[in-house]
Amino acid sequence: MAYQTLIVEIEDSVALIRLNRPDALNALNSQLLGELAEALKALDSNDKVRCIVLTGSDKAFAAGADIKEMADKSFVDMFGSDYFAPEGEAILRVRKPIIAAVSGYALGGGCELAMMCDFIICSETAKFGQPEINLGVIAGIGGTQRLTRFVGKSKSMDMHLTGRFMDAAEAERSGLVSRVVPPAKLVPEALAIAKKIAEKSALTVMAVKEAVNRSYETTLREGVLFERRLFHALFATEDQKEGMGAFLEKRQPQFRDR
Ligand code: CO8
Repeated sequence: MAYQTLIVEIEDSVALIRLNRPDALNALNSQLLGELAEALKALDSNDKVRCIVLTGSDKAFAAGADIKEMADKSFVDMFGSDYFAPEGEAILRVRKPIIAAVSGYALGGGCELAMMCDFIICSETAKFGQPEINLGVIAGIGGTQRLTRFVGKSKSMDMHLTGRFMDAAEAERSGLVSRVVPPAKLVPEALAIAKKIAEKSALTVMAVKEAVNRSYETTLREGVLFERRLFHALFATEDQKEGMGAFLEKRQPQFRDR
């Protein structure tokens, strides 16, 4: 499938999606988000893909929603079309893990898109921010909710109210990203992590993703119960027998997603 705003490559069970609107620092417009939703849906049902990496360019993961596209819209336009809600929902429906690999700017909708992925690794040049306040609006695709859960209320308020940027060191310190690497190593490192995940049982990987994400959606007690039920259920799989058997036999497991 050819896209105009994305470059998609598949190698060794890992899909790499590059946002590709270099002239606009990968600003997220309807076309890009529509193509991204479509690409993710296709990769999620592609048997050759077990993990997905989403990245941008060296200068920008994405500098936010496209201000040129939004500037003249009315409330009726935005509310009537539920602007970007269907695309956001499509991203969240993906069952395979998505790693965001961020270099340069991840601002506004760009920061929100990275936070919709399962985890974020970034390069030393990364700059995260929710600068919507400078445009007379607020985050619109989860930023006030997700950034607060990632970094806590105080830092989230600071970011949203001042519109300041957070560098890679602060992002790692505050739990927004899981790892920081030199710029040249960002995509290779993300692909290496994705390949490691691709070696696991796809069933177990989906269970992890569902259980960790559930921690955002429910109470601790309900989340722990959900996790326990999934843990019990995995004993019905061949991969559990293979994983534990391989450990006891001191060999590498051969998972078959069953
Ligand atoms: N939208 C449209 N075009 C953009 C955007 C954007 N968000 N960001 C950069 N561009 C364009 C510039 O207009 C410029 O185009 P041109 O050459 O035609 O003038 C080109 O990209 C290069 O940008 P700059 O010349 O500004 O590059 P600098 O290196 O000087 O500055 C910055 C880089 C600091 C990133 C600067 O471009 C900037 O501040 N950009 C806007 C950041 C921003 O405010 N983002 C938030 C947007 S609002 C938002 O995201 C709301 C999300 C709500 C829901 C959306 C769902 C996805």
